[in-house]
This record gives sequence, structure tokens and C-alpha cells, in this order.
Amino acid sequence: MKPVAKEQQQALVARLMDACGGAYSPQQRRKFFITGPQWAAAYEGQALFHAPTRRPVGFDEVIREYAAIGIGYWTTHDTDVIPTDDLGTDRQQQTVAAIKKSLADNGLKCSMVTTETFHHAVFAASPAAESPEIRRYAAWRVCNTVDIGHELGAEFAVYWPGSLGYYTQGAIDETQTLRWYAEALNAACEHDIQAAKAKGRPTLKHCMEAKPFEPQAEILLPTSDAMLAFINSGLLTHPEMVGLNPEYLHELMWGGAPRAALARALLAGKLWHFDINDGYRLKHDVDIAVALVNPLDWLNVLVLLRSHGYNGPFNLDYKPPRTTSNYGVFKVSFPTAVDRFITLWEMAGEVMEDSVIREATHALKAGAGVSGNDPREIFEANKELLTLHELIAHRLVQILLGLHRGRVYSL
Ligand code: 3MF
Ligand code: MG
Ligand code: MG
Repeated sequence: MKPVAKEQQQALVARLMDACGGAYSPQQRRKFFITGPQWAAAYEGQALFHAPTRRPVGFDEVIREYAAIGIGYWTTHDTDVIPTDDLGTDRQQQTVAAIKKSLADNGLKCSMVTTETFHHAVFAASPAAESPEIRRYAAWRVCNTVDIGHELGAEFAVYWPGSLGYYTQGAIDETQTLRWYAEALNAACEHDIQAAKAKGRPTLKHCMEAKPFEPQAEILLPTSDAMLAFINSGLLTHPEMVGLNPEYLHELMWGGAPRAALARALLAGKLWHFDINDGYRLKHDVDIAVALVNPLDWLNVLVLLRSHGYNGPFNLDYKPPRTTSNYGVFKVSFPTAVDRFITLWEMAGEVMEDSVIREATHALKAGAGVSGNDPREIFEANKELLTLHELIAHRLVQILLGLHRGRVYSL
């Protein structure tokens, strides 16, 4: 085999990307409420056992590259772009002004801002620690992020309380910690009401994001369902301002069915924002790009969301693998993630219109038309109809794999 010299490798990647085909145009991609996180594109490949493999990239480069791909919206943590020490200072104002210019120059919008309450040493015992000064600082941080959000024209604020929990048992009182955490959210909502009024803007949609494990060993709000209970616990002064940002993998990680978790959030009227990615059950947060692991489940998730009129953001919260180069992040990782999502969204539309699935679903709902309350008789009368469950599953796989169009390799 002929070695591929370093200077020829990008051209090879570009040529093979073109050979893949099936790409959507930037204009087509921009029709979707697909949002690109600063932290996803800027992720350098580091982890507990992993050194970085990519050079750092700033917001200017990320925004420019997202624009070229056709990702129309940008999202960020406060400290992705503003060093902790600059928060609340003139340097924050200067950075926010520079971000605004970069977004405007590239025709992008900032859709969501989020507060980093997990990385800095001050949050070692969570943003709802016993010490009142830590909690005061956490409340100030979320309020400051609300201000940044309004300045950048965002619609959403997200909260991932990943450090709300513990490693060793008994040191914290869970009920008290949850009350304190609610106080931080209340501070953000109350500050938002004032800030929105002052700016003549609507208040932000405040969305909570659950993750079952990591970085704490035990997490106080590990699932979207736990968060729904928290929102309705009576601890929040403005529960109507607080909804959910489920993440696909975070629901899968604990062994849940993401589609069922999303359905429960939809029924509660709280599915406001959605982090899209992929991975495996009962593993750590591998944050693989959407539909690289579970494309059939992803098709079904999108059928659910499309058929229920979900119109919130699809946030590309994944980590480009550390084997992907800086060039590859924008040439391969993001465009292919966006295009798999769009293809599955289009397929979800096909599923909703599919005459086989439609007729089978209607027949199941119609039942056999027997009267009486004899369970044996009811079962016997419906028995043949129930076979349609498996037929529908086959039809979904057919649509996913294109089997209905015929597939030939060695035949
Ligand atoms: C961690 C996450 C986070 C959140 C982000 C938004 C770094 O697993 O998913 O991404 O999505 O903090 O609040
Ligand atoms: Mg994740
Ligand atoms: Mg997330």
C-alpha cells in the first residue's frame, strides 16, 4: 500500500467526503432549528485518561465554520468564551460585543446560553453547597448568564446540574441541597423577568438537563423525570418558566428509552430543547454524533417529535472523536452529523405518510369490533391484527435501510 503523505491527507478526506454523496446544501441545512455548541466544536479530545489531540479554536472560527456548513444557530457556556476571571467585568462586555459582531457578520443567531457550574474548583461541592458564599456566587453566575443571553438575543437558557450530588454518602442532606438548588433557579428566573422587561424582550425559556452519572458518583436529579418532579415540587417560584432539555444519550445511559422519556416530557408540556447525540446503554457519556450507533431508534424518536409538532432546537451536543483532526471537525464531523439528522427527519416524514404503516395503525386502533367482556373472545378476535406490530417494525427497518427499494450485492 502506498503511504499517504501528510500534505495529501486533507485532500484525500475531502475527496472521500464528496464521494460519500447525499450531502444537503447549506441553504437546506439552515431551514432546520439545528444549533451548534461552541464547546462541541472546540472540544480538544481531552478526558480523564486522554490528552488533547486538537488545537484550541475560538468563537470566531467556530461561528465562521458553522456558517459555511449551514448551521444557523450557536450556543455556548459562559466560560466557553469568557474566562472565569473576566465574568461581570468590562472584558465580558467586550467579548460579548465581539461575539455579536461575529454572529452578525456570518448570519448566525445565538439561540441558547448556559452556565458552567461544574468545572471550576468553586463548584467542587456543587453550586448548591452548604457555604452561603458559594451559593451566592452560583446565583450571580446564572443571573449573569441571563444577561449575556439577552445581550446576544438568545431564547433559551440551559442548566446541567452535573455536580449536584456526591461521592461519599451522608455528608450532604439531599432535601436541603435540592432546596438550595431551587433558590439558584429562582434567582435566574426572577432576574430574567427584570432583565427581559428592561430590554423589551420575552423572558428566556429555562431548561434543565439531566444526566444519570458523571461527574458525581450519585446525582440528585439524574433523569428528565426527576426534573419534572422537581419543577412541580413547589420549590420553584416560576415553574412555568422552567422546562426540560433532555439529552438523547443521557436518557439511554441509565437504561431508559429516550423516546419514552421524550414522550413524558411532551405530555407535561416541558419538551423545550433537545441535545442530540448517540451512544450506548450503561456506559459513560461517550457523546457520539447523532445516529452513528442507534439509527433505528433515532428514526423513531424523530417520528415522535415530528408527529407531535416539536419545534424547538436540536442541539448538536456531541464530541467529535479524538481521532478526528481540526480540519476533520468542520469538514467531516459537523456536516455529516447534520446530514444524518436531516435524512432521518425526512424519513420520519415518509414514515408518517407511509400507506402500509398508516393502514396497519388504523386497523390496530379500530380493533375487531366484538362486544362483551370475555377476555379469551376479545383476544381471539384481535389475534391476527396484533401481528401488525411486527409488520410495522419491519416496515420501519425497510424504510431506514431502503429495503423496500430492493438491495442487491451478490444476487
Ligand atoms: C454534559 C452535557 C453538557 C450540557 C451543557 C449545557 C457540556 O454531559 O451534556 O455539555 O449539555 O452543560 O448545559
Ligand atoms: Mg452527554
Ligand atoms: Mg448535553
